[in-house]
Amino acid sequence: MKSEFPDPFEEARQDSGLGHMDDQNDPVAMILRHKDVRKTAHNWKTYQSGAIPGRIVVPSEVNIRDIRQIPFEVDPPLHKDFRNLLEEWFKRPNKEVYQEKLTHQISTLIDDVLKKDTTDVVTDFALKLQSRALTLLLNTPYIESETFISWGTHVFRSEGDNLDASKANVLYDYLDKKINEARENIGEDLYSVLLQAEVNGKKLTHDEIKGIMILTFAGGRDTVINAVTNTIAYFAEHPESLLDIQKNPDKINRAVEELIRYFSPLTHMGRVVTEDAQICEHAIKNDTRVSLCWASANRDETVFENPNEVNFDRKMNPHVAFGFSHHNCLGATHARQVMRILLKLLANKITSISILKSRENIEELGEFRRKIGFHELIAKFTN
Ligand code: EMZ
Repeated sequence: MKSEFPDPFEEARQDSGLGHMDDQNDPVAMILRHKDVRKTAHNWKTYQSGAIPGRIVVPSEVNIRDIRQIPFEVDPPLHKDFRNLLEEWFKRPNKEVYQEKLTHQISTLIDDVLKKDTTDVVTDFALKLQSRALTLLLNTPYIESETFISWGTHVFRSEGDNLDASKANVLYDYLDKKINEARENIGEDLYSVLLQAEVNGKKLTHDEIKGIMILTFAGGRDTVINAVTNTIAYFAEHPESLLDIQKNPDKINRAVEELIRYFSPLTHMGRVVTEDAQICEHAIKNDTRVSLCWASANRDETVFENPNEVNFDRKMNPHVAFGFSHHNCLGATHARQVMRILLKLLANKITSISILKSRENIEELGEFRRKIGFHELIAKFTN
């Protein structure tokens, strides 16, 4: 099945609780069990996010950027000050007007693909959906989405190139320009809000604003695109689930959480170790890297019954697909609304989706290979 996402971590999770991968000569010990992932996420003193910029990302981005992404590469207590500043803005997707606009965008997009013989779900659906929705999150003109679409699915990577510095520079130049434009002409977009804000009594620097914006662009890009594409593949092969949602719309929120658990669009996130430590009885050395493997934790059989099954009726779903503890995903409110509205509209507008061709996107993680999404998913939508 195309919509099946196997769990490559099962054996290692049960045996040792740790996995190992090299990454540009800066190896990563992957923490695989739900309990250990949550415990480590809490412990910011020993497992630091505020290391040199790019080092907590796997693959490491130290060679392609020196700007700190905020708040995710900042530790407490400063982390909290930035979160307090951003929280309200990133909760706007809960507002009714926001949801109406998002509904209009996604509805139009579905109508468009219904008119076509075939659609590449990645570039003609998910990428457009994410790019257009991003204009709502930034409160920036819709026309900007044309530019975002032209950048492709990942900001720092391209197919066959895991670290694409020239691509990153396109985003940096764009952001410099937008921040400077907003400085000249304060408006109601996120750039303007950040230009006027203060943290601990001080205005933000240009690079701090840029760091927040880079994260806003990069963090929710391939993740949302994969979640949307994988959802389409899932409903193509499970039309009965789409019917189930149409008949029982009250299931939508649970269905969204379950799909996000199952797909886990962000495999893992790293931390840098600040003192010799121990995880699962294994020694972890100072100044090495570990990663919190959300994808493995989300299939932990000691927490989830039948973890490899998608079950919209799952009652307890303490998944960590949006991370855990103080660094939990700032964009989650937006991502959840995107997914809820997508499910609702698909259930109302689509009767079947057939997959004509697909090319899987596989992540190489040392001893593991993990399917994360698709490079290409050609489908036909029917109403
Ligand atoms: C970083 C990361 C954030 C990183 C929540 O994840 O997403 C990755 O896609 C980016 O490459 O720079 O923003």
